[in-house]
Amino acid sequence: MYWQCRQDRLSIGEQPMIMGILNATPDSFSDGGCYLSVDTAVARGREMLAQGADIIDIGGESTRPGAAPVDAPTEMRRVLPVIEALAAVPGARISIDTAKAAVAHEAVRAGACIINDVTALEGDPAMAAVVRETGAGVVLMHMRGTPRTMQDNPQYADVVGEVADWLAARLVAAGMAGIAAEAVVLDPGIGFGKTAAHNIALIAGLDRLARLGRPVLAGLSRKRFIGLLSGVEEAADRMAGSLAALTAAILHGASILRVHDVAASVQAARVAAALRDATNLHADIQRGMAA
Ligand code: HH2
Repeated sequence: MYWQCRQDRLSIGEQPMIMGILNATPDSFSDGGCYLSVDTAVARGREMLAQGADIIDIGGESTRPGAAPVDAPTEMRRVLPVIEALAAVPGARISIDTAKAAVAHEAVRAGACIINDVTALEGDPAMAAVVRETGAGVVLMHMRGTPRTMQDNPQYADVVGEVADWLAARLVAAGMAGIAAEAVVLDPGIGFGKTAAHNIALIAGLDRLARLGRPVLAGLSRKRFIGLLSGVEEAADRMAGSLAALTAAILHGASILRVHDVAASVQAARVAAALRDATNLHADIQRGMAA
């Protein structure tokens, strides 16, 4: 399987890909305010590339629960100079984390090849055309409600089934808008309108999303459910719990992991992928012996 991101054809399957998070925002839940100047953001991006990040995901608007919306000019002012500088680094692959078509369009012009849209093309009616016309890769993520309201008592009868059905429908909608399936990656939206129990069920059920035929991206790094499970209050101190969740996500079929701690995640992902392959081989042998 591959992921077509403009001219770049990313091979998916063997080694999981690591997407490093770079938030040029004052209020992101973990790294808000750390990379507001262009120089510090570019230095952080270069550092993550040197640590083995396959993709740098740059955002200029926080999506944390209750976050206030930001207008397009502000978002562009935050992200475009950083994208331009990092896209010039040999081998760098840049993703823009935005739900606004105008921001996505300018970001691709500045050098991004992936549009990470947490509204799965539903937030801005012009977004599908930007994806189609630029040929960018696109992440379609599941969310219940909006960042302002999404954590107000979310309920599901069957969270894995409902998220899988919704993502399948968004994949069809993208196709009807003229976007090639090869450009699409699917994401369950860990923490977006979900309780800790929903997030855990989704990680354990990622195989079901992977069966939709497109690569699955999981963004679980330092999120609140990891704090709840581990009792660790500070988001920046949740690396160990995040690596445990990342390992489980890879064992259950995630191909792309969106993370804050790149070096540790690269190491954990390599070990998890080898364990996944050995587990699958063992299951195949068992099935062969039973047949
Ligand atoms: N999570 C966040 C933001 N963007 N995109 C995708 N595709 N999947 C995710 O799980 C996801 C995402 C939230 O994390 P972060 O960017 O660290 O914080 P904030 O939204 O506060 O900037």
